[in-house]
Amino acid sequence: MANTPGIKHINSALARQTLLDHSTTDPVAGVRPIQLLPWLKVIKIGGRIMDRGKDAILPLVDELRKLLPEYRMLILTGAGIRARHVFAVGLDLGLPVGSLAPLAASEAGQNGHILAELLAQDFVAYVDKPTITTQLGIHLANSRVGAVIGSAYPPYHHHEFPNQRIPMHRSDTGAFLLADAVGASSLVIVEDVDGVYDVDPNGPEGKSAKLISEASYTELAKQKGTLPFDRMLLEVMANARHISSVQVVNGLIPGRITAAMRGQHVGTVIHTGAPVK
Ligand code: GWN
Ligand code: ATP
Repeated sequence: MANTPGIKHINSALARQTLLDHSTTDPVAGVRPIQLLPWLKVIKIGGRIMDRGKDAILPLVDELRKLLPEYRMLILTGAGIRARHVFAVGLDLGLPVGSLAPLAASEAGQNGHILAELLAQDFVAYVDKPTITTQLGIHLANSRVGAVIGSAYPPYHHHEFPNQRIPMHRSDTGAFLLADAVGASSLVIVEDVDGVYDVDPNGPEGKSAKLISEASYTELAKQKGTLPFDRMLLEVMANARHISSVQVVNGLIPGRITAAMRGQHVGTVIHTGAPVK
């Protein structure tokens, strides 16, 4: 640090450069960030599973309970049908996308609260977003194993992109952004179908739908039809730092989440842009 009268110069690598010039920022910013929580396993439970009620939720709770002694997990919940309804009401009233985002997000939170009540006897609790971002380690450290539950929706609110009416960053994208940012070891996305198909298995062409057992995010981006997750997920996968693959499994079939956690190939494995470790 050099001092001239009245001015303090700080010898910082980026002090004199535009942050837009990659040739100067890459030597400083181009390195892979550390994995903050390398022991963490993230599971995103689809809102559609929660919408099915007792028959779907109770077996799922049993399966998650059995995993508690083995893994340290962040279980994130999606929003489901109530968010669809709030979008419909909000769009009809002309609400902007940034007003709809938190309404849907709170439905994802509700599903998390429901799941947490059912696992409360196992010392599992819903934790809010500030706690997830700053205190996950301490919440999971005491028992060495176990889980906390949170909302998978990202807190974009009025920061949501204004070029569409329905929020683009929904719960699958939120779960991935968080898992990758904290350097979790894996992300399992739990749906009400076996994985990603070439066409919607519940759509008009459902009878001929074929399960895709493995694909890259670029291959799925070329698929024109619908997907069982937010399309934005494929975009954020392109820039992933840590999570090199995501597994999409059926949460209505007991054992599938456990198999995925144990590294078995069930459902669909999607390879992201992150380097394989
Ligand atoms: O309320 O269920 O967190 O963890 O996007 O914001 O709409 O909030 O606007 O920490 O900050 O409804 O109140 O609600 O789901 O998101 O939370 O119980 O400011 O713990 O207060 O980023 O939980 O909630 O909905 O996740 O997804 O108070 Mo809820 Mo959600 Mo709780 Mo959270 Mo939003 Mo907070 Mo937030 Mo709001
Ligand atoms: P949330 O995002 O609120 O958590 P969710 O992930 O549980 O909800 P959806 O986003 O509706 O639910 O995704 C699951 C649904 O996606 C399935 O029920 C299926 O019918 C549909 N779907 C559409 N296209 C496909 C596809 N190509 N492969 C598999 N399922 C698909």
